[in-house]
Amino acid sequence: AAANIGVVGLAVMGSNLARNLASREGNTVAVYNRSRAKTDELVAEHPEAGFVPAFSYEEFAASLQKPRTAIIMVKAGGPTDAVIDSLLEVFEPGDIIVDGGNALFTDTIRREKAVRETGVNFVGMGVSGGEEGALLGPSLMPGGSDESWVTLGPILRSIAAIAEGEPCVTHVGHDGAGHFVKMVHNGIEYADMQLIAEAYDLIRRGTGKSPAEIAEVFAEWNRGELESYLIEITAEVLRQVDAETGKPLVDVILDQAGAKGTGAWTVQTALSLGVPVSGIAEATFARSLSSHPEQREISRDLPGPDEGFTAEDADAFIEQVRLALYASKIVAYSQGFDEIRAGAAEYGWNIDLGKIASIWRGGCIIRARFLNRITDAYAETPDLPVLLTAPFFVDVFARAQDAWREVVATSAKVGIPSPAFSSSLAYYDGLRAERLPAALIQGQRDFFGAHTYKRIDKEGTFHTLWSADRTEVEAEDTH
Ligand code: NBP
Repeated sequence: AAANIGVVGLAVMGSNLARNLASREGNTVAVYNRSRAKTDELVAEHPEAGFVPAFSYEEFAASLQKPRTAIIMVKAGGPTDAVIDSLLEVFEPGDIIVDGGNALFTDTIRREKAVRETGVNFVGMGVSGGEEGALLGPSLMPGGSDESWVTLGPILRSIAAIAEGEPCVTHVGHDGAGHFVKMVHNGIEYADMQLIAEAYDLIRRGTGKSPAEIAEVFAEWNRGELESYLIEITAEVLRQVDAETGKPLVDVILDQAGAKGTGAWTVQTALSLGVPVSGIAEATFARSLSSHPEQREISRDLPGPDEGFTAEDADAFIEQVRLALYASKIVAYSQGFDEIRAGAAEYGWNIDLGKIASIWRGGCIIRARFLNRITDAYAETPDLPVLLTAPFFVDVFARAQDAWREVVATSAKVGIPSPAFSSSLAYYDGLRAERLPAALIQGQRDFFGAHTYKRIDKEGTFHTLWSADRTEVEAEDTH
């Protein structure tokens, strides 16, 4: 057996990850793909990698040193199960199967349990950074057992992105923890992208600047506190001119956003955990709204404000939008970390939240300068109940909130949709509120369903006899 690690699935992600592995000192990489052509092509195109090609699962297993370690990079869902089943036929107790696909974390929990019973170790690992990340250094979020981490840790550290000298990988937690964190990462990515899109839309419609001019605005923002990969590529996309029409590319791209489902998973999971990830939800729904042309077509003539919108002072407006974007972005990340905290509590994972922020600083799509501030916040207060209350963020809100409110108010007044800006602000004000109208909701629930309520002034659970004499009685707690 010549190889110390193997990759199954040699499409874009798998082939790049295999090349990344092969480029590191000491690694010999076995490669296998269901259809032979991809394997042949990879091996032929990259002789320097010294791949050990296999054309059956038996050959693949035979080419790996024990304990065998294999990373699966195939389509999530059924294909992943099929590959695991095949590997289990040729692997032995102590071997390690890593699933680097975008699996739903509950599938990972199920698979880990089933595979563990055979004595083989199973690690669900989130991989972020797209094909370039896979090749040059991704952000890696492995779950699985402590025992697997002992073997995998050094290999993963050697291929991960490096941020400020640290590899962007950590053992996130057991079984599905890695895929859970990757899921939330993608949810935050949805929110971040939507916020940037709203900022662009407001600036374009409020100042009349061209996409190329707005590209310069984003490039400028990328030199400051908003510095991030998504802001950087936004400038690139806005600058791009369509070769066919000579128009800005963004003006010829159909305005219907696609989605592969990880945003929806993040929101569905948050709903069942009772975590308000409203920014991520709005971002996901905004993509859905965009993708219903028939609904948009029939709605085009709905009444709206009479007048168009031109900001009086373009530069001042752009600065307000920048601050609104920053504040809303902090909300989105805070909500995402809240979901990770709740998931960890629900599934019994010991997740170091500050460490998660630090492994997202390199390789992944949401890499950003301000992730350091999240790491700092959790270093100072590991059990911080709401991330956005950390002193650094409070300072940002102190300087951004007026602008944030202005931008949200303006967008409502002039009829430019800003669902993520608006819902983030509503969440922020909801957290701040001394009293919420939830008291009225409890009253309504008690009225129609005898759901009972608690009082602010004494212990116990109460019910008002709404359909009798409306006196209050003590009641069983039924929530
Ligand atoms: P795809 O998601 O397009 O999957 C194609 C691969 O799956 C091919 O190697 C294909 O083999 C293999 N496969 C299928 Br389909 N069914 C199979 C089966 N029943 N048995 C064995 N192999 C099977 O590839 P990708 O875009 O490289 O992504 C790989 C994984 O990485 C996915 O889970 C994806 O969600 C995840 N991911 C992707 C990105 C990204 O930016 N693209 C980022 C992070 C994670 P074949 O060649 O024989 O058809």
